[in-house]
Amino acid sequence: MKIIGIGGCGTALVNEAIRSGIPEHLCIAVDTDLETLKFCSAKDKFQIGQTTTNGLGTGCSSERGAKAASESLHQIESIISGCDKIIILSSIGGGTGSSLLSVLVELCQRYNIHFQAIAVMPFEGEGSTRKSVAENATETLRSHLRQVTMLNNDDVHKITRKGLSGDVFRHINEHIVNKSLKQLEIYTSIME
Ligand SMILES: Nc1nc2c(ncn2[C@@H]2O[C@H](COP(=O)(O)OP(=O)(O)OP(=O)(O)O)[C@@H](O)[C@H]2O)c(=O)[nH]1
Ligand SMILES: [Mg+2]
Repeated sequence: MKIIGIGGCGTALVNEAIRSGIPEHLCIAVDTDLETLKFCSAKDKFQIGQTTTNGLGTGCSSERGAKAASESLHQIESIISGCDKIIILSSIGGGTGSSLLSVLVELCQRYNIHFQAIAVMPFEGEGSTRKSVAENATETLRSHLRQVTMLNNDDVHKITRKGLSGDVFRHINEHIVNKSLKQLEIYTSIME
């Protein structure tokens, strides 16, 4: 099994997963953004879309995210080749994660890889661009809702009731790792 974090949120969730005790050799990070990858403690880290984004992320553009994913399609295929089960962690409020998630879901189906995903929706207050990226991604994922757990930052934040300032994401991510990731069927079937 591999846990693959994609984009900024997915990469942060992988960091939290490792902090919570999940072995780092099980974790992979994939992003267009080099800076984010630098701070990820996953054993294997891959930059995609080098030509499309120049290592800078997509700036919340799903068009650029899709272009980055297609630029690096062979690399993405080789990252998951050989896996029989994967868990994908991502937000769907940015360009990289939302686009790459749908590409990975498609590849998992094509190669018969058993997968589950956690997709995190942005805070309502983050504005209409992120909201519409998230709505489009939700539409794309509609036929895979059995495998994809949809969470949203507002709901998880209400549950944690912690971190009203800078460390909001830390508390939310802790909750997602412990209450969602570690409860997934793929995870429990392998770890317990
Ligand atoms: N729970 C949680 N949500 C996050 C975190 N980081 C970002 N997000 C959410 O995810 C949304 C999209 O951000 P990213 O995941 O960084 O976007 P990305 O996939 O890297 O895409 P681009 O940076 O646009 O190329 C944000 O608007 C936040 O709502 C995190 O660490 N935890
Ligand atoms: Mg990013």
